[in-house]
Amino acid sequence: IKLRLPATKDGKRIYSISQFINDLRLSSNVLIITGAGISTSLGIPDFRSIQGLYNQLSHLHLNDPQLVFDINEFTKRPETFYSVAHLILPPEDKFSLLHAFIRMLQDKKQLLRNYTQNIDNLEYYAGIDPSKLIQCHGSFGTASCLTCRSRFAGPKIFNHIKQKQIPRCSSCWKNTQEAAISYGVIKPDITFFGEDLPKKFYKSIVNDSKKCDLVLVVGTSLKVEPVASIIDNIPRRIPRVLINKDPLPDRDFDLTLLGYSDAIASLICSKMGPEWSIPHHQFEQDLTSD
Ligand code: CNA
Repeated sequence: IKLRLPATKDGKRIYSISQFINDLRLSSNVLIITGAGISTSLGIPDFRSIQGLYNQLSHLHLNDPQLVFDINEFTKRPETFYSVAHLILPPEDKFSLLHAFIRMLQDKKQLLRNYTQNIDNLEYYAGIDPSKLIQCHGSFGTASCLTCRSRFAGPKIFNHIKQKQIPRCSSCWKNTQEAAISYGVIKPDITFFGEDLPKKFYKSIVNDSKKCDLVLVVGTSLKVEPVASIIDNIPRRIPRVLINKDPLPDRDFDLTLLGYSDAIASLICSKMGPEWSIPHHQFEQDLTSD
């Protein structure tokens, strides 16, 4: 873990880890923005790291790896997505130490909201209350038929995903052998490029941006809008802390804790004191492998 302090130019505040720990103790409205990096310790690759999904797609010969998650591509060729979706299929009933840390904030009534870009729905297994959670890009937790919009529990299509098959809605599909390729195709309720974010995101973010008293950004490259711009709309006096494996040099944080999110969550909890210890049986623990 490397601690990076902000530049010490005139007028620029210096925000130390002990000030952060102090603020965390006093905070009652933590806004935490999370990304794929908080789940890599569970074996789910992120997108943009060297080992990430975008570097495992050369066999698809796509001009842009983001096409895998493009809604136009999906309606024309659902097999593009379903040929690789198994690579990011979430485990069931597991979560990381960082997820447990978010739960701890919730239990201590200090969590304003977790804005997650993750689609793995692991916040559900960590026990994050739906009222405290905005799944900005939807999740694998549910899936819908493109044609009749019937909604299914996400795991209902997990076997198809594991076998790289396209799941289809039985009520639409039976009469439609001749119909358009996407007719009756079931799609996980994750937000593809070209689709709008859930309404809940827009409903919450304006007030939450005003109300939060501490911002944590964890395990994300902050490359996807509009989530990437959340911090730009939060008053600059609110301390903002980045916890990430790689630095984000173009972004302005008061404190950057570089390293694996599980290890840093563990460090933060140890500095907060014994009442912040997270029982090990609660999460998948392997602080050395991610
Ligand atoms: P990204 O662009 O791949 O960035 C991930 C970031 O996490 C990088 O900056 C890494 O340095 C960092 N990182 C990786 N591992 C760790 C770790 N153990 N500890 C700390 N930091 C780490 O992914 P973003 O989330 O920024 O991009 C948003 C996309 C990714 C969303 O639309 C998601 O749907 C999508 N995604 C989600 C999942 C998931 O749900 N688990 C997996 C893969 C991609």
